[in-house]
Amino acid sequence: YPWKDSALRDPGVRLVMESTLSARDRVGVQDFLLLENYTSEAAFIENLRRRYKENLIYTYIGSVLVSVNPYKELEIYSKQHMERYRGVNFYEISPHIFALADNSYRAVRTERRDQCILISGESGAGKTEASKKILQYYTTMCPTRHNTHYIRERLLQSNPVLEAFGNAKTLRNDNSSRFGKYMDVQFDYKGAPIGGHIINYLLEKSRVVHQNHGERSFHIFYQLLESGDNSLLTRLGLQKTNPQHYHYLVKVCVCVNLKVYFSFVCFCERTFELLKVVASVLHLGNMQFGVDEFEETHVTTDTQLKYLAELLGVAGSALSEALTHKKLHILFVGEKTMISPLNLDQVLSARDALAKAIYGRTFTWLVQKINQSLAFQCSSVIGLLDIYGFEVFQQNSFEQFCINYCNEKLQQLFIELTLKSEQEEYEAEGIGWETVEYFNNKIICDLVEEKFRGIIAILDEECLRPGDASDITFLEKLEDTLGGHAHFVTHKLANGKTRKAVGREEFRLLHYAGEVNYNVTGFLDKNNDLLYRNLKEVMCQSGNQIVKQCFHPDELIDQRRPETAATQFKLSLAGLMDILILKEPSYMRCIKPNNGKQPGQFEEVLIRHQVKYLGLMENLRVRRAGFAYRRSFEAFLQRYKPLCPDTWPNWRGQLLDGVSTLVKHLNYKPEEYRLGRTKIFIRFPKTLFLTEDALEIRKKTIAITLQKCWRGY
Ligand code: AOV
Ligand code: MG
Repeated sequence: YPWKDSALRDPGVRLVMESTLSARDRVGVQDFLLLENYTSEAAFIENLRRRYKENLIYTYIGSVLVSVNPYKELEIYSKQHMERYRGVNFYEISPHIFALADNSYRAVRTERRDQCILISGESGAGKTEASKKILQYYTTMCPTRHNTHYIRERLLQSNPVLEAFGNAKTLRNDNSSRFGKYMDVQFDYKGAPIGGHIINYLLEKSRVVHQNHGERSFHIFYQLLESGDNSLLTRLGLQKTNPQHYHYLVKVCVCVNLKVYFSFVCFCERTFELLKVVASVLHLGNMQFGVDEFEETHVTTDTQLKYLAELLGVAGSALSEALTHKKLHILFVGEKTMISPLNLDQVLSARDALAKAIYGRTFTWLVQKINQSLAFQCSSVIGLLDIYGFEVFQQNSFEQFCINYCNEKLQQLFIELTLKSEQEEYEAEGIGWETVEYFNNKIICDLVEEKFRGIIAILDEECLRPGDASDITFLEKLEDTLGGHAHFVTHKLANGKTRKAVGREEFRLLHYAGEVNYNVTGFLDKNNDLLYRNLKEVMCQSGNQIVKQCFHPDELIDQRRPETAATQFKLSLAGLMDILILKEPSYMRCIKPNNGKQPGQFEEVLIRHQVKYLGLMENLRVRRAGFAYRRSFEAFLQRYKPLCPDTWPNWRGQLLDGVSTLVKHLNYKPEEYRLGRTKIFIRFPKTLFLTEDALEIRKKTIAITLQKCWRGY
C-alpha cells in the first residue's frame, strides 16, 4: 500500500506501536459483533453508553460506523490522529470516522472502484460534521499534485459558503442543513484530490419568508448584517440594526458561532453582486402595500422600491407593476395578454414567491459556480452524501414531508445494499447463508411515490385540476385513495368516530423512523411553486449579473407546465439512487443522544428508538447470522502470522495454504470457520476475540524482545 511509511512496513515496529492502544480505548466492545449477547438491545445500548461516557463516540457493526453526537469538541481530529489511521485496517485500532474515510480511499487507490459514504441519522445527529471531517481527512492526508493546491482550498471553502446560504437554526439543530448535498471528491490516478462536484437537493426556500417560532432564516442574512462593514451595508441600503428591523428575519436568537466567509471571492468574482441579491431579498420583505379608493393595490414604501430597483438592476415602475398585477397569456387565434390587478393578499404572496425564487435560484447558481471552480479530469471518485435528517416538529408541512421521504429512500438503499451485498459475497465465495427478518420500508416509499396512487401523484393531480382544488380536497382524495393503508392515517376512524391525535387538516404517516402528522395547509401552493409570468419577465431584464443568469428568457417561451416541486424532488432522488447504486457504499449511522444539544447526556429512551428504526439490531443479526467476520487471506495472514512459527515472520507459499496452516496451529474447529475462494469467514466473534487476545500477548513479548535488542545496541 503506497501510503504506508517505511517504518510501518516492518511488522515488528508496527506491533509495538499498536500495543500503545490505551485501556480506555478498549471500553466495552469496539465492534458490536463482539458482543456476547448480540441479540439483546439492552446489551447494545449499554455498550454505547459505556463508550459514550468515556468520549468513545464511535463503534462498528462490522464495516458500518455508528456514532453518538458528543455535543462538545473532542481532541480526536488532529493531524496526528489522521496519521494514526492512514493505511490501517478497521480492527487494528479504535473505531473512527477517519478509518471509514481511509478505507474508502484505499479501495479507490487499489481497486480503482468508485466509492460513496452514506451518512444518515435524524436532524442534529452529526451528519454534516462527519462529512466535513471526511473532507478534511482527504484534503490533509492525500498526496498533492503539482499545481492543484488551490483545489484543496476550494473543496474546503465550499462548505462554509454553502452552509451560510443553505443552513439555518431550527429547533432541532443550530446549524441545520436545509438542503441535501451529494459531493463527489475526485481523485487522479495517483490518489491526489483534484476536483469535486456537488449536486444540491431541494432547498427549503419557504424559510426565506417564514420561520417557525424559535428558528431563524438562513445564516447569510445575519452574517451580512452582523459582520458587513458600514460602507458595504450603506451601498446595499441596509442598516446595521437588530435583524428584527427586517420582516423576513425573526428576532435574533442565540447566535451560532459562525465566521463570515466573504473571502470566497475566488469562487466568484461577483461577491458584491451576490450580496446585492441577499440584500434585495431583505428589501422585498420590507415592502409594504396599500389599497386605494378604487380597491387597487399599490406599493407604499418607495425607498424600498428604489433600493430594490437599484440592487436588482430593474426599472422600479416595472417591478411595482409586476408585483401588483397579474399578466395572463391567453392563446386564442393569435396571442392576447390580459392584465388584471391583484388584491392585497395576492400581492403579498406574489412578493414572497419572488423572494423565494430569487433566493432559491441564486443558491443553485452558487452551487454551479463552485462546481465550475472545482471541475477537473478525474480518475475515480468518493461520493459523500449529507442530507437533511428525519425531523418531526409540532407542525409539519410540505418541507418535512419531502425531507422525511428523502430519509425513507436512503433507508431503503441501506436495506437493499447491506442485505444484497452480504448475499452476493457468500455466493461469490461459495458459502451458504441464512435469512434474517427485517422491516423493509419499501411499502412507505411506495406510499409516497407510486404512480397514480402515491401521495405525490395525488398531490400533482390536485395541483393540475382546474376549479375548486384546495388543500382540503387534496386531503379528501388522500383519504379516498389511501384510507386503510397500513402506514397512512387521518382523523377518521373506520367506525365513523374521530381519532383525536390527528387534526382535521392533517394526515399521519407511519415512517420507518416514527409517526409524523403533516398539516396539508400550503401543500398545493408549495408544490405548484408558481411565480407570475410578469415577475419573471422583469427578472429576465435584470442588470444584476447573477439574477440575469438565474432567470433565462427561454423560460418565457416554453409553454410547457414545469414539473411540480414534489415531482422534481422525486426525480432528483431517483437520479441520486442511480448514482449511488453504481458505487461501493460505506455507511455511517449517526445517533442523537438528547434533544437539549447537551454534552454527556445519554437519554436512553431516545437512543433506543433510534437504534430500533435505524435497524441496527437487524444489521447486527444479519452480520452474525452468516459469519461475523470475513477477511481476505492476505489481511488475515498479515495480521495473525506472528502467532504461528510456520508463518512468522513471512509465509512464502500460497495464501490459502498459509491461512490453513495458521488456523490449524490456532486450533480452530471446523465449525468455527470456512475458507472461501479469497477470504476466510469466521462464524463466532469469540474465535476472533481469543485470537486477538493471543495476538496481544504475543505483541507484548515481541515488544519486550525488541526493546532488549535496542538496549543491546
Ligand atoms: P446533522 O447534519 O445531522 O443535522 P450536525 O452535523 O449539524 O447535524 O450536528 C449538529 C451539532 O452537533 C453540530 O453543530 C455540533 O455542535 C455537534 N456535533 C456533531 N458532531 C460532532 C462531533 N463529532 N464533535 C463535536 N460536536 C459535534 V440536520 O443537518 O439538522 O439533519 O438537517
Ligand atoms: Mg446537516
